[in-house]
Amino acid sequence: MAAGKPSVKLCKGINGLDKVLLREARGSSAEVYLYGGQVTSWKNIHGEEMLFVSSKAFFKPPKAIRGGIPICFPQFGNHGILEQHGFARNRVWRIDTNPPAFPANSASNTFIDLILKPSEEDFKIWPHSYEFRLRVALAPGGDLMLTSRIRNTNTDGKPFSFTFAYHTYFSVSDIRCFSEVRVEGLETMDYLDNLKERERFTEQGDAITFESEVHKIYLSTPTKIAILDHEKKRTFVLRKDGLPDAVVWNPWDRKAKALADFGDDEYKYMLCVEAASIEKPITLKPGEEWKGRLELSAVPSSYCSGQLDPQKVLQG
Ligand code: TA6
Repeated sequence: MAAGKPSVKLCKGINGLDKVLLREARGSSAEVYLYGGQVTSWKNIHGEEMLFVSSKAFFKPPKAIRGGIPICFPQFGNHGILEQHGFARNRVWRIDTNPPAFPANSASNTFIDLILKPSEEDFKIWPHSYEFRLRVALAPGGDLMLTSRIRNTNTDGKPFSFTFAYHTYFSVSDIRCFSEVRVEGLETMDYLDNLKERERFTEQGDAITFESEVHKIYLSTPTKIAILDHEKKRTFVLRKDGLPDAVVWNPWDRKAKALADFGDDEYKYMLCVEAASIEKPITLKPGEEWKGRLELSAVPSSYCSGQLDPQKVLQG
């Protein structure tokens, strides 16, 4: 992509939904829909797409957009009484024109600030006042950063608790080719297996590879996780802050067929690795604020090329 001036543009996306297009000087870009406050595209300086969005995704409220980075708030999955993954992903967010200050070192980024506050309808299902500020930023080198700041603005003195996830859909080459796609950084971690009534297990010592449906919640993981894609000679490095857990999900063939907004074969080309806070819900008293940060980098090489040793990445 030709180098140019960094830009942030509000424009119309699919079905006329508002979206913001971020473009970095060296050509990397990202798209964020105000519907769901959802990133739906992240491209590197070569214009290659890093995230998966289903060809069958509905860009139509109230259905969540299948792909990109949906935000699960105030509930992850069915871990509570609300709808699956809470309601933030099917609400229309606003552009935040007056966000509180951000750390000085983020000045070089190209970014957009969004905000979500409860509607009267939301208040009926989750009776709490909050301000959810989300900054989506692109660094000069093309890294994608999402920073969530959630503040309890209840005036009745009540605290509230929530669970959370950045439900990231990574675009990968054929996941069925044994060990072509592997996850490093979760070895020996404990996890809850959602395919076995959330029974608790400990992960084996090696990298995670895929040969069937997986739905695991890894607990208190390291802050860095690597997703290696040998075929694409690419490694995603996921760094997270304030998000102790990590979910790994692929529906495989049978569940893929059961999802209306997901192509039967698309499970081959996506993997969800989600920075999350699930095991211990976050509790905020009035006036308190929580921050959860996700940073994604895509390194153009893979373990077998010897250029990138995931252990070095994870320890570096
Ligand atoms: O993160 C995995 C998961 O919680 C699974 O339950 C799976 O259903 C996936 O999320 C997608 O959920 P959705 O509600 O978007 O169909």
